[in-house]
Amino acid sequence: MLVLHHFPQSPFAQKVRSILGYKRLSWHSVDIPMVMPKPDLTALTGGYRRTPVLQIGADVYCDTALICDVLEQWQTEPSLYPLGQEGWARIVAQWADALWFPVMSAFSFQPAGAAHFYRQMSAGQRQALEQDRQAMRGGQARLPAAEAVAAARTQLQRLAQVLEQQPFLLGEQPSLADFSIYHPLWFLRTQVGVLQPALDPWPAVLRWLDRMQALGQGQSQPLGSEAALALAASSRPAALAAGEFFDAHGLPLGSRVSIRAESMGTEASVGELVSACQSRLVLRRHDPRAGTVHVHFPRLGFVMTAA
Ligand SMILES: N[C@@H](CCC(=O)N[C@@H](CS)C(=O)NCC(=O)O)C(=O)O
Repeated sequence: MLVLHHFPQSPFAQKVRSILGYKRLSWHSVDIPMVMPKPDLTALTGGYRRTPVLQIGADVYCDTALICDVLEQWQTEPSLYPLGQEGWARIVAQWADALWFPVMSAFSFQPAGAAHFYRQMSAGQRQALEQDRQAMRGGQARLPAAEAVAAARTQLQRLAQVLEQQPFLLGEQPSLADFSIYHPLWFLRTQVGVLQPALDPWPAVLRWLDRMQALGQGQSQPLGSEAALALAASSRPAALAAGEFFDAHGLPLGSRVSIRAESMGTEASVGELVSACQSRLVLRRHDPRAGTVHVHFPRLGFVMTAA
């Protein structure tokens, strides 16, 4: 049973929802708060607060880079990593997370977009959201709107150059590259529609967005956060893959460690390090409501220290 903890407006959650659609998967949907505190989510993760989080029983997966790998293992076809292009798919995805998303996010939150996005919210909700995200950015401002507008145009032009030649970014089939670049544009189209005409100069991009949207979001049914906690408490973490232990920190398995994102939402999760391969870290922790859970992190973008 796949359980996605997310909220509808989240672009990174849309990356995963679209992959669930592409793979035609059924899943359970837990609505989480957009801002801290998120007590039911952090009971599972131990501190990690970003959106989305994937839960499979008593296993909790943080960060979409890792969630995509887990979904690929769960259902291999259709693949996110077309044969021979796995490296490119991952490299493009990381570019999208680190560089494309911040540009498009600043683009979407230029004054007209922000006014559109916040129009349904009370002044209090808007203030809470802005303060929460500013704290996540460590007090740093977003990229200024003028820079974002210019950067978005340059990047859209480049995407159009690719998409005028082929239906998807790496060729004939969708790959992780498409899902990673799609979600900030999904946000623009669906959450700040007033800015949509900004995409009109690039019809190849618009056609690709339609193709991506047509993949859907799979079959989902709602699940309460209490039920998700009960599911964790009544499940056992899956057996850990035997194999390599990659020690870059001088921290043996069994150490008490703290793992946090490098930036943007750096709340740490603390527990016992039970697996550390080249690309993933897993800690075991106990929670009064969630029971014993394994919390999985990718290494890229995360920092581990002795707790
Ligand atoms: N690298 C992370 C980024 C996730 C991310 O930044 N998500 C945003 C929502 S789209 C977030 O966590 N916002 C704050 C929150 O939801 O608490 C991933 O790939 O999962």
